[in-house]
Amino acid sequence: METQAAVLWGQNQDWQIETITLDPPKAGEVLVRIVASGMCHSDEHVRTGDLPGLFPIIAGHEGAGIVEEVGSGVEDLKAGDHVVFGFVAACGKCPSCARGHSNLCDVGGMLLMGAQSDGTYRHHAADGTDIPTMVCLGTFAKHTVVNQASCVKILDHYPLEKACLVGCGVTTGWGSAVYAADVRPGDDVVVIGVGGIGAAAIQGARLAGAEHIFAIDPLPFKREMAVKFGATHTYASIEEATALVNEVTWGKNADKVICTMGVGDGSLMESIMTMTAKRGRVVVTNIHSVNETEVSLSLTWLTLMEKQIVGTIFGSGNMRYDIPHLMKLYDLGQLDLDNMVTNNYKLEEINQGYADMLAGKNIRGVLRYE
Ligand code: CXF
Ligand code: ZN
Ligand code: ZN
Repeated sequence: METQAAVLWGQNQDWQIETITLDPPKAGEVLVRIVASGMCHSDEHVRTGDLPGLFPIIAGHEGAGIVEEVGSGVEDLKAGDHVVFGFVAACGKCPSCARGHSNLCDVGGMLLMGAQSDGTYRHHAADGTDIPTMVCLGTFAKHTVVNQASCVKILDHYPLEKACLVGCGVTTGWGSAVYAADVRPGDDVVVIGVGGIGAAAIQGARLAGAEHIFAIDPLPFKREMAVKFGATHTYASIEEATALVNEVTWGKNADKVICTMGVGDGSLMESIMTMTAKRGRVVVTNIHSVNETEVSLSLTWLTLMEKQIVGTIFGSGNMRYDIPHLMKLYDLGQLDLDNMVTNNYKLEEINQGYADMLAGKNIRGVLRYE
């Protein structure tokens, strides 16, 4: 079949809207009509090369849609099912899945490279060129073929244009607070960067019972939104926050610091550790450039004050539990997805959507395909 996609043909190029051909789903695969896709910063990282990848590529990894056809051997999904994609596919059987860490699934790790599990591709340009899809999803297209291990069925009444956000940003941010940081009732939490992931981290910290939630972002709009999501204090910079976090916490500093900037910066790590309490934990959720290998950090104080630094992917969540769970929290009015979508765009407007994201105008922009 034919469909439309935004294709990236090279580093730092614009997204090109093209008609592509899509093969039918093979064994274990599913054809999905995508209804909406969030515009995450990681897709921009692919464009700039901060995340390594081959070109051409169809990016987009935060999507929701409706199953149109299933390949042989697919038993848990059928045409008409509403699904959200998890950006790390979860097989349920590998050592990581078996231990409950499906965000580190071996099959998902292989599919991160963009080819299907048999090493071939379903997406092709007009001239026949194979086009890999980001994390084997490719949600910047009106249809895609994905592995069944990437799909989580959700209830039909959930709005897909909001549900798409739990495929990456919301689960990543919420889980960064609830799982990776392990925010406990009464904790003091700093969230650095209020994009889609930071907004969800603030909400996770709030739902986990944090006392103070300090949001740091240079943009006034982001700081205003942070308060809607549950921040109790906002600051424009780490420098401004450092003394004030210390004062508000009576000299203890923050129990948990969650890094959710557009692009991480290793030279900031020592200042981030300064805001962190004894036995406190810094969670590195944001992507740093793959070429950045130096970090400013005194390991003496890490030892003497028993501080921790942990990384997290997908908020250390389990997509088959957390995606339906977070949609339930949305349904119950406890998780605010509505305010996380600042603007909606058509597929043809994707370059504008990313320009708006880089200009700091969006918590999340969402592409809607109908
Ligand atoms: C990224 C992590 C690297 C693969 C794509 C998704 N995480 C969040 O956007
Ligand atoms: Zn993402
Ligand atoms: Zn697995």
